[in-house]
Amino acid sequence: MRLTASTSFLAACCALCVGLGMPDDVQAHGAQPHHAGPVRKEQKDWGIAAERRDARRTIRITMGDDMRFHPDNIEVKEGDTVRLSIRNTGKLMHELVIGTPPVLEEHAALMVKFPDMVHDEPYMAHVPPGQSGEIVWTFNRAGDFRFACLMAGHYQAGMVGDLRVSPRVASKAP
Ligand SMILES: [Cu+2]
Repeated sequence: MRLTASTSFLAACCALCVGLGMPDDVQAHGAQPHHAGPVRKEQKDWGIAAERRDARRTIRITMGDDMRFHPDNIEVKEGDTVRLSIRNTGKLMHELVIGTPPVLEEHAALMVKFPDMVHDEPYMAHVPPGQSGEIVWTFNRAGDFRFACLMAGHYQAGMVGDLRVSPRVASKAP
């Protein structure tokens, strides 16, 4: 079904990666050219990119060199458009990436293997030390998701948080 798990995932991940790195590096990833275009609004299992003006709620999260997010547990409602305002209080680069547990796990393993791999997607924020970043996202699918830092080794050190999208319950007539 797959050539190998790693090449298959590399190809999949490559689709996530923006060609900010060296062109040679991009070439080495695979045969297909990259397109570092405007924000793609692609439906993911964990939602879809949104415009800042549509955010109804802001959730502030800090992350630091203790390899933890604060808070590390957030809950939103299905259909909510949320602005995640993410501050890096540490001295190292950190990032917040939203996904399903298997996708994050696989991507984190890949980042250990290829620490210089550049990736960028609307459900990620790469935040340099002392700075802030944001993600504006519509959580249009209910479920239990996660957010994680995929800098090499950080996920493995426990830099992971839980994200629950609670289902919109159909209101019953009184
Ligand atoms: Cu980190």
